Amino acid sequence: SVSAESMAPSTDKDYVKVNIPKSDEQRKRIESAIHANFLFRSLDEEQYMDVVNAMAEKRVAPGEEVIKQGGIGDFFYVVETGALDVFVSRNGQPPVKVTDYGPNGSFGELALMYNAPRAATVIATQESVLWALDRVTFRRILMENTSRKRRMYESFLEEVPLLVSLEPYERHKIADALESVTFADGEVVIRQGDVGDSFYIIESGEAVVTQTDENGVEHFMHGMKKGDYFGELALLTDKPRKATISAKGRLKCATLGKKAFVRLLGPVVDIIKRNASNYETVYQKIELD
Ligand code: 1OR
Repeated sequence: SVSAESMAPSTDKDYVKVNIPKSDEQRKRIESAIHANFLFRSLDEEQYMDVVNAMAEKRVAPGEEVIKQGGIGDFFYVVETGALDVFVSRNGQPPVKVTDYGPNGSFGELALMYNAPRAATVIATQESVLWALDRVTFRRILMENTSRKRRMYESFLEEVPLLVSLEPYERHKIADALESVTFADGEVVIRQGDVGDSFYIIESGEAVVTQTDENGVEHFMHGMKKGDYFGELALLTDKPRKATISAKGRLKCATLGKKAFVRLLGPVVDIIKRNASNYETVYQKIELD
């Protein structure tokens, strides 16, 4: 439902802002559902309000199909509570489960972004509460940033050796969650002994790894270049940072927070662990499960 008083003057296009009336309690629930979702992170106050106003609550029962592969894209969904499975059928083969979503997850953006048929079927496996955002609002507010980030990181992520085995769509989801940070020559990115909360992939420039021994003597361990990653150990082991990483010249890194690291790099965690066991030849013993 679109209320007449929600007509807002617009400089770029003639559109009517969607405003679905909702209680304060519903607004609070939307806020907590989208708070942890990076697609919403860079919205300004007005965009944020527009999104919250436009969202519609949708309750689904176990077994209910929210999206059907091949269908027309109408809504983008954010999960407040519950669980859903995603199935893809390729070349007329029976559908195969490819992933699932839980609280704070989101789906249904592809058909809206590319004016394409739905790429997958999404079915609730539990009673779920979803927030649906209409196509026009999604495109007006969320699409630009999302597609800009996916484009920006696409070719870079394709060249990161760690990520070559992933589906293109899995790299897109990583792109959504990445944030770039730059460091000046000599600046410390990670300090040995600190608590770790981020993972880094080098976008450009070089970094050096040093380790300080028990006598306080700092040793150069090795150098890193574009496509190399670091910071995974503390996230895997919950132990303090094992080494110090500093910029050698200007360094640009793409970073992921711990939660996104665990969720999005799950499919390559075995590779990460295998690679990490190579450290043991030069570093102190690393305990991985
Ligand atoms: P949509 O608008 O096409 C279905 O509607 C949604 O399922 C889709 O947007 C995505 O949000 C979501 N490939 C395509 N879509 C996927 C995939 C996926 N996973 C979730 N969706 N793959 C799974 C990657 C782990 C690739 C399978 C080949």
